[in-house]
Amino acid sequence: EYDYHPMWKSLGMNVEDHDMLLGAVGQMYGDMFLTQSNRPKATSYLDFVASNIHSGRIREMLDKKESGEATKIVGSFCLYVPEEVVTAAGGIAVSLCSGADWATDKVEEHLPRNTCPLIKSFTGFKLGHVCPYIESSDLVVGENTCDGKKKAYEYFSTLANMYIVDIPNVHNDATVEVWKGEVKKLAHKIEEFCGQPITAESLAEAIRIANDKRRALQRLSATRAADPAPISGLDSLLTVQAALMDDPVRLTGAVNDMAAECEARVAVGEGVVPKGTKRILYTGTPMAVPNWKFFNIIEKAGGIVVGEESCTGSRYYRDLVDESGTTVDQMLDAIAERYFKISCAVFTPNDQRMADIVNMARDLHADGIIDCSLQFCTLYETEAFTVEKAAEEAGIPFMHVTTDYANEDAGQLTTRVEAFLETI
Ligand code: BJ8
Repeated sequence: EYDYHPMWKSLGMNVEDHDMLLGAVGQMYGDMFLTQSNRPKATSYLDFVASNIHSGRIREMLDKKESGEATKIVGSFCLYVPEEVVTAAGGIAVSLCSGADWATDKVEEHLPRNTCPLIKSFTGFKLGHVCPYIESSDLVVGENTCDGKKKAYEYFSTLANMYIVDIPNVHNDATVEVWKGEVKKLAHKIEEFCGQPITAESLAEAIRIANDKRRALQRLSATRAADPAPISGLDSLLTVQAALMDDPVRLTGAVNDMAAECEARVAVGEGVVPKGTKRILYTGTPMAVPNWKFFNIIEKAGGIVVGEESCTGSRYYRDLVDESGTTVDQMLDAIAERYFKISCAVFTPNDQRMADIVNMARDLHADGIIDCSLQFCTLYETEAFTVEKAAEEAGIPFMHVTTDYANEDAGQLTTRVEAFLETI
């Protein structure tokens, strides 16, 4: 077995603490994922990702940079940062996971205690030097979305090389133009930083790579409309989490394999759970790796998650970038238009999200909707009332929960989910 400690050390990481983190995540993976019964065989790819993501994948990215095959590694925290722009400049786009508590005491010396766990997590990973993605990112692209993130970036940018994109908070004909300008500014910044121009050829190729990934994820998610569902919510969530970090071409192949196996399962009525298992549509805040807690609770309580209206779900793959553009300018416009459809709760009003939730619940034959906010996330906490109203009007049972990354509320959440499953 290859020893990755020298690589982690060379990235400036705290290898002892990192060993502890990996140990804890490995244990959690075993308890949550490997205890599931009748997983599709092709989910072995997810086991590979889980064991490779902090080691082999990092080595691979660094090797690509060393050999000149890749220019730079560019990290981001939000689905609004277009990966196509990074890929087109020869860079590797990675999402910076923020799904576990780390170095919270140190974080609270710089950020308010009542900050959402996702923001505390990425700050803690940085302060504790335990995330190889943050440490290997040459540039981190942040965005002005929620107040928590945008203000935390002021501090984070003293620790990492950052560039911030400005995202309007309303969707209309004027703001889409502003957003197109922001995407073009980002593209200039990236090509300058990567030292490689974005050409019509490289951008068309980057759009195709990302669209292929989205098509594969769409294909997999469509199989989950079947009863019994052919794949668990946990494995589906991890698939999207992997899509935010792994090599896009390898991932696309693996997701197509999973989709093919799930299609075959659906054809013969085979599932991961018995037919008639209560089906849940998840909606709410994103679940960054390794935040699998709530999906694990729902599924261990006897439900099955059949869809995710969230950034670690349908918002990542539902819309494709239009591929008909021929100039860089046209393609950047098409990218901006596609990303502007993401219904983040930072937008007001956010009617599209309500329509998406109800449509997804119907298309996927969900028996109930569970809306989940991370603690101290004002956006999603407040929007939960609007989601409840939309669910009520559509006649779909609804439950809202607020949680964090700690395990203290696991028992209480289980009780609530069990009670909800009984009533639907
Ligand atoms: S497009 S959802 S990825 S901003 S949970 S940090 S909102 S206080 S993550 Fe997001 Fe982009 Fe929107 Fe998607 Fe703030 Fe809330 Fe914390 Fe959050």
